[in-house]
Amino acid sequence: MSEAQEQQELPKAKNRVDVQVGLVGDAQVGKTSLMVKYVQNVFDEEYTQTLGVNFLKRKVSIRSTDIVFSLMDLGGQREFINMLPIASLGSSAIVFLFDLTRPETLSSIKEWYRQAHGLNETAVPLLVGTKYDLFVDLDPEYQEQLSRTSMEYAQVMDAPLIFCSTAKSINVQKIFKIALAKIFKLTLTVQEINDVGDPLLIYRHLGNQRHDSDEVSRRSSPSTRSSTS
Ligand SMILES: Nc1nc2c(ncn2[C@@H]2O[C@H](COP(=O)(O)OP(=O)(O)OP(=O)(O)O)[C@@H](O)[C@H]2O)c(=O)[nH]1
Ligand SMILES: [Mg+2]
Repeated sequence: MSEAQEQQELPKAKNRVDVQVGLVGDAQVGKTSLMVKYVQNVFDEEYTQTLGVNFLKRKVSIRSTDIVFSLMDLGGQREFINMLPIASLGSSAIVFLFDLTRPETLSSIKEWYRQAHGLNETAVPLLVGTKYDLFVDLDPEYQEQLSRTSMEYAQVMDAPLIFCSTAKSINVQKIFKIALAKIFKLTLTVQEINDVGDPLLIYRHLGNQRHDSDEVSRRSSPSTRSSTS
C-alpha cells in the first residue's frame, strides 16, 4: 500500500494540545475544591489540607482539537511555598484564588502574584474570588467594597476577574474557558457580568498584555465558540 493510501484509510488523528494551569492562593480559599469540581464534578464540604502539590487532568474538545488541561494545585500553607515553581513554571495560565468572605486572602494575592509572576512572566494570570454563595449573604456595603478592591487588583495584575462558587456551581467552567481564550488569544462569547453584588465576570479588557513568546500560543488556534464541557 502506498503512503498516500495508508494515510487515507487511517482515522484522522485529532490535534492534541497540553495546557498546564497553576492554582495558587492562601490555605482554605478553595483551590482543591475548584479543581475537583471542574475535573470530577464533585463538591465536598469537608476540608482536607493539601500537602504539597495536587495534580489532576481534564480533556476538553474544541472542534478538531483535544485540549488536555493539567491542573497543578499548590497547598496554601506557607510551608509549601518552596513548591511554587511546580505550579508556576510550565504553566500557561496561573489562577490566583482568594476567599470572598476573608479580605485578608485578597491582600495576600499581592505576594502570591509577585512570587508566581516572578517565576513565570508569560503565564496568563486570572484573579478568582471563591465562595460567592457565602459572600452574597454578607452586608451589601462589604460586598461593594470588596468587589471594588478586587477590580483594582485585577487591573493592576492585568488579569480577568471572576467570582465563583464551587458549592453552587457558579462560573466554574467559565474560569477555564476564559483561561483557554486568553492563552490562545481567541474571541470568547461568554457574557460579562459587571454589576457589583453579582458574580463578577470581567475579562474583555483584562489579561491581554501577555508576551507572545509562550510556545502554546503558536501551536494551535481552536475556537472556544464550540462547547468546552
Ligand atoms: N460555601 C462554600 N465553601 C467552599 C467553596 N469552595 C470551597 N469551600 C470549602 O472551603 C474549604 C476549603 O476548601 P479547599 O478546596 O480544601 O481549600 P484549599 O485552597 O485547597 O486549601 P489548602 O489545600 O489548605 O491550600 C472546604 O471546607 C470546602 O468545602 C464554595 O464555593 N462555597
Ligand atoms: Mg487544597
